[in-house]
Amino acid sequence: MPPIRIPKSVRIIGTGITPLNPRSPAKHAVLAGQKVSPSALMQQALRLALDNAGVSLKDLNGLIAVPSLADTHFMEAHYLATQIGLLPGKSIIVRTVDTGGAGPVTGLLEAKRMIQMEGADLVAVVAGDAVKNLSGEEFLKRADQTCNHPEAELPSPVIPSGYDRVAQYQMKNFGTTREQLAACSALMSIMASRHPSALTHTPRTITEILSARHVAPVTSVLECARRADGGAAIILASSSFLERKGLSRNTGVVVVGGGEASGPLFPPKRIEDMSEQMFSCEEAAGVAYDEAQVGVRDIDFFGLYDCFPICLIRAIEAVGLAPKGHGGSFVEEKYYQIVKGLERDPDGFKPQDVFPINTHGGLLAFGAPWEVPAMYNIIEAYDQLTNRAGPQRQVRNARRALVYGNGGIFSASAVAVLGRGS
Ligand code: MLC
Repeated sequence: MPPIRIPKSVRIIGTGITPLNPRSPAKHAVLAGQKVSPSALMQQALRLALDNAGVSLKDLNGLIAVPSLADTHFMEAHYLATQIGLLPGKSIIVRTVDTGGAGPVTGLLEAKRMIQMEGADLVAVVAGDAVKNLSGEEFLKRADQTCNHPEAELPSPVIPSGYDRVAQYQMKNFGTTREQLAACSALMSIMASRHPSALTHTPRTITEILSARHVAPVTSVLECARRADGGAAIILASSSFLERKGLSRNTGVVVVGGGEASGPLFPPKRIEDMSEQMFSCEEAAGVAYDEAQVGVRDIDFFGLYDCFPICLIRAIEAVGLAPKGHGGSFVEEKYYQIVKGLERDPDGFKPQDVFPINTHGGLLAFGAPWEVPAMYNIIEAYDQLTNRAGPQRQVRNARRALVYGNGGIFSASAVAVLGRGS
């Protein structure tokens, strides 16, 4: 048998992102005449990404999609491929991946495998959802079903309550404080206020966050993933595709390594029964670092999942930015450093010099269309590595980035390490 030839590199060569909460479809050419549906958002994001990469739909021989909550379809990727005319067709691999919020990063790693092992050379990964379009009641009816289990005994809202239980575990076992949890949301709001497309325009304070309506014992509404509508897509190519199209071999960013790991579908009922075993980000990050042959000090930008403060705190510890149990104090310290820096020098101080994490504002403040947001982490990493983030957010000399997506209530972790093109 001839040896399997693994192409040297797989690159992200283009990205597409729709406006968040588009209320006026007519404003956006691709949406004209269509309802703001998850599928329309996916299509718009895909077309933007193809244009951005300078390739056409018919060049694609791989399509990966993650399912939506607002308008779920059996085999979402096949549904999308049919809508855009890729199916019926030949020689195209179409695959739906479902690892919850980890989906976009799982999709990125799956695209890399499609290119390295399955003969594809141009693959799109697409996500879109319109959960803000649902009434609050309808959203909760659907969201509550996803992570609920009689053994978990989680009250509605189930997802915030599940994360809240884990936050209480962290407070009890590691001394994380209520203010440290709130500092995550405050810090993300500062970051979002520097991104032109983010939903959050004005930074909020810890006091405002703590005095907002609580939806669970240690979680206020301002500490929840911000429900939104939006789509995002990325295009990945092999080096031979770039060669064939006469594009530079250094186009875009390289997918250097990746790792995935799993945890339980829901947390135990009692905080006393929780243990470190239920977390999987550290394992996924370890696999990704090993494959990329790098460590935390080699990473210049981090796109970390932050659907709730506890998720960001655990991620900061899992990727090695802070020792276990110290993620809360790490965030709090950086938050006050940034607040003071901005007070001293509002125009010149750069929060990203102190905290090169989620410069777009994450789920807590940029916006969270269900399973799309990990794609925003990837796209922000792409912008950082290609020096496109602009003076407000650009991390100096960003050469490597780590992106993390989390699914369910710490049920799935997918981590990828990306590197600058040349
Ligand atoms: C909500 N609001 C925020 C905000 N979150 N404002 C700023 N920052 C935030 N982070 C605002 C809304 O914009 C809105 O204002 C008001 O608060 C009420 O929000 P709502 O969603 O319209 O209200 P309600 O129906 O009462 O529901 C509140 C809620 C719900 C907290 C129960 O928002 C919720 O469940 N959020 C979490 C979503 C979630 O679970 N996502 C998945 C994360 S887990 P206005 O002015 O707009 O009316 C994950 C993993 C996975 O990501 O696998 O999926």
